[in-house]
Amino acid sequence: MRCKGSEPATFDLFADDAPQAPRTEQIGPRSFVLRSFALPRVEQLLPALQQVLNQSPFRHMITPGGFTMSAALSSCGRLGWVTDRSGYRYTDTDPQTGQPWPAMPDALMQLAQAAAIEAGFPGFIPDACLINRYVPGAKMSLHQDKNEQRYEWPVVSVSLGIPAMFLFGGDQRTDPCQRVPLFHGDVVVWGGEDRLRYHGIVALKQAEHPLLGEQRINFTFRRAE
Ligand code: MD6
Ligand code: FE
Repeated sequence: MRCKGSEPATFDLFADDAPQAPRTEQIGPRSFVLRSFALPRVEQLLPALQQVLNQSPFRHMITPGGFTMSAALSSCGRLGWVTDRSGYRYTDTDPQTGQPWPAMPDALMQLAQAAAIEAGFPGFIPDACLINRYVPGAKMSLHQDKNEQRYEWPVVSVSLGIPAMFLFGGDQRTDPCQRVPLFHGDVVVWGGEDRLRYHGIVALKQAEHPLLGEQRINFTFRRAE
């Protein structure tokens, strides 16, 4: 992966001065990190997550190139994102269960809509929520989110659990990346001219979160159709 090795030596992901108060950081013309935005809703989000996973558990999917993804995936909403040897796409059934993907719980839908409004994208109604689970060492290579039919809606991405370093690049894979640490409760929203920017997650460092243990959960909401 590009963009490695520039983490400021003075920044400590494990320091207890990690951001806590809600505030907005702009990382692109139409891209924002809403710090701690999800914190007041965590008590509703965790049971909603469990309810989804009871129906469609986490699994490690295979990329079209034949690699097993280090992040485990599930989905909820009318459409779920999948990858296998035949490519990346959205499906209306979970290939592992043969059943429709679990409905998107209200707590997740309401959080996604509120975050989109906060970032200047009113009217966002996601039909897909991809759920990623990372343990220390898991990562997400640089990619664009481009399996959706239209790009006029933003992507809303919620982080829970242990910290991660988010890489936020440009429209070309080789463009330089910003390194954005993401903490429990942070929400990233991007759209408009930023919608197709490359991004990824650096391999997670060992850490333990008081509620979630040694894992990071990411919800990524999109309008796929
Ligand atoms: C993650 N997120 O945060 C992976 N994509 O674990 C993504 O790939 C992503 O955070 C589009 C928009 C926001 C994201
Ligand atoms: Fe993505």
